Amino acid sequence: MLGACLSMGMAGAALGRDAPTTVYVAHLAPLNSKVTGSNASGEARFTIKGDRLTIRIDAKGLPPGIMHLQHFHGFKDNREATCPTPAADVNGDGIIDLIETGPMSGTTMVPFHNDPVSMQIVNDTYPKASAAGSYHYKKTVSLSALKAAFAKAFDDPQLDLDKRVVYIHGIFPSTSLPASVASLGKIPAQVTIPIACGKIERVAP
Ligand SMILES: [Cu+2]
Repeated sequence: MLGACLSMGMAGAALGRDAPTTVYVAHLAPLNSKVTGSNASGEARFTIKGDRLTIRIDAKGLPPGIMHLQHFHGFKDNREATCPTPAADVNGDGIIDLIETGPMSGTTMVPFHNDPVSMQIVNDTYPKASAAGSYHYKKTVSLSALKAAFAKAFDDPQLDLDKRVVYIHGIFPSTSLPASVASLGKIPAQVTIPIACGKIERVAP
């Protein structure tokens, strides 16, 4: 009897039923609103219970009807990432492009699309904003699987969520940008331009 109770308890723990819940939140504030013509904002929430990590990102004020890349960015050496200040615009073109976010926010790390554990940054399953310019993204992944994928990609077994920042990217492909706006590889700058950012903070427990 005792053995049965113990093993049921262990099964419960494995399912995360008895595990404590840890919550991290990032409040997303607009970036480059002069270019987007709107104030993108929202909230990213990370809830960890046992091996389950649930990622929720609610965003509004986005360029409507298009897909928006979203990730957490950070430093491989675990320095604390921050959202860019106006000083990040080192070429003074009035726009903070993806490359200019690097010194303050680090590099693109984990994608929030249909399969974050894939760690695949180029992907067409990121959320698409509604006609009203909003979306609600929700995905639950195995924390251990994500940590393993992260460790493989960055030589670092720790996600260190509270040292990362969440970015939402993307404006209409037809929006003209000065040639000084840099992007990654051959990806158009309209796809990678940051439009909202928030620092992840642990809120509970
Ligand atoms: Cu990003």
